[in-house]
Amino acid sequence: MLSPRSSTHRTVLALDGLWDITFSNGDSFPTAVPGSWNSQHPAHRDDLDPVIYRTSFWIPTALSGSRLRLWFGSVNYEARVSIDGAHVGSHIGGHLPFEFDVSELAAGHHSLAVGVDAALRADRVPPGDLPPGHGFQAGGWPPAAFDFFPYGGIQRSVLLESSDHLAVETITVDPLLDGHVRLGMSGPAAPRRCRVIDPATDFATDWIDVDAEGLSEGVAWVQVPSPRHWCPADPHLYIAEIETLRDDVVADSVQQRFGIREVRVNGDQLLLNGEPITLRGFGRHEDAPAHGRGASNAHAVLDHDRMTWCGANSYRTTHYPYDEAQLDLADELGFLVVSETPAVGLYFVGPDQEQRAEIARQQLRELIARDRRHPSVIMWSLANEPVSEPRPERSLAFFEGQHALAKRLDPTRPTTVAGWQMVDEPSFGIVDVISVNRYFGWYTEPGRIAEGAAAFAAELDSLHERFSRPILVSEFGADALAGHHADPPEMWSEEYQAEFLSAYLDVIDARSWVVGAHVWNLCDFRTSQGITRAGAMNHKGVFTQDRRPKAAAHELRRRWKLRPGS
Ligand code: ADA
Repeated sequence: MLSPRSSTHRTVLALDGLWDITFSNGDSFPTAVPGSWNSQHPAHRDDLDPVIYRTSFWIPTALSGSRLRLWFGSVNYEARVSIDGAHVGSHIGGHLPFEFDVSELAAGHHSLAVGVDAALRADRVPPGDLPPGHGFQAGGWPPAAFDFFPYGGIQRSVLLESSDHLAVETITVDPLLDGHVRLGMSGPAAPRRCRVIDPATDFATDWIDVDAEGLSEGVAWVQVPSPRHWCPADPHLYIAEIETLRDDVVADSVQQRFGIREVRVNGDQLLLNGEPITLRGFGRHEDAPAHGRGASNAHAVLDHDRMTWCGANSYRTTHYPYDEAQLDLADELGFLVVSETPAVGLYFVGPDQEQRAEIARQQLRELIARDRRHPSVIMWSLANEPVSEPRPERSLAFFEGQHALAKRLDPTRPTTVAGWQMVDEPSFGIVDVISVNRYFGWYTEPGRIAEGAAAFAAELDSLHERFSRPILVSEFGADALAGHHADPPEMWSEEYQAEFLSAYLDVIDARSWVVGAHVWNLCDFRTSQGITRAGAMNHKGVFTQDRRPKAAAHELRRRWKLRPGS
């Protein structure tokens, strides 16, 4: 599914702005879209019951009769959409786009209502409100089986796109390092042609007719001369342009950016364009005051700036797909992104397993369909911290299926699963890269950084011995209350957090087969209330929630930016 975009033959109307929201108790207020209602309406902070969003929009006379699609960037968690009182459709699952064809709408003024249900349930992904003894639930409120606040809302843009009825509907771009680019496309059967443009030089290849023979699927190969390979040092982007013809007249034109690069695993190394790469960066969250999880280009720009300030080149989209504008930024700035599904807190006992598995499969398909075009996306994370015990064989079977599905949909990228410290992750023998979330010296060996680092080193060496494939340390960190200091360092102080990260990075830097280090977390972020989350916040950020650096951020900048490799 192509995200809506303007062109010479396409028009996009944004329905973002102030809508009305009505809560289950009848309260009704203006509310911002995109946004989360929990962070805009404090009286409803912990309210996850179904709400109804309402707005209205115009269809101009000039656009009536065209192909009209109503597109949602993300609604968390379940959306039911109606226009002028008539049901249009529904979608289950947050953080990924969905759309409806509304071409039958006449020119004029229309009402739009979206019912949103954000309830935490065991048959959802991510799950919550688990039956006792099922999965892992930290006991917080609201009862999420994951460690971030379960914001609800229309959390990304709502767009109405007008195009010709013959317009292309999907595009895949698969470039080879030698400059051969495979352009795949689907949509109503029609003659199409395509070319590649280099915006840096205004060079354009000749138009290539798409071999479709009246089929809905078409393929063309375009040769880019002397290709510039996309990489962090030179994140060069090309543009694929596709035109659709009706009676030899252009009826649709659409452009798609892409990068020419290759990522693959070779033994215990991760290669980008044939050269070993090291990922330095963070786990993150889409989280900010007032916005909650609502998309914010300003926060995306600021967070990429802060990661660059630290000398980072990478992040994982923990623990759900991020707004696509973040990936567009990563494409332009040369970040290396591990794109993660919303499958955090999966478990494999109880009556709802098949529902969760089916939703997780749908989410992986939607994630790859949306993100495979981004050169910055170098790996698919199939899950974060699955609770594989007490039925590891079920967990293994599930991830064998997810790994195979990912390879079928996109054979060009490695897969990973981020395992937690408590258990032996069965899928580590399946995925291409092993990701480990480790907190020795925090949750275990509390107050003892040296002991924690030694335990961390011993387990890393054991994992490498057993699996001999690349290892990404996908999480490591310590909570620090900004402004709290101690000498000698003690837990929750800025000094302890900085020393903890430094000790782990010494262990990591000494092992060439550790292909990356993602600090947990870039920023402090909101969680459910709980006895281990002061102020309902996870304080493992190296920046505060309003993006102010703690001592740990300066330590990372020293190691990664000012004196890299020191
Ligand atoms: C886990 C989890 C993170 C966060 C972290 C922590 O590894 O993946 O989301 O909860 O622990 O801060 O404890």
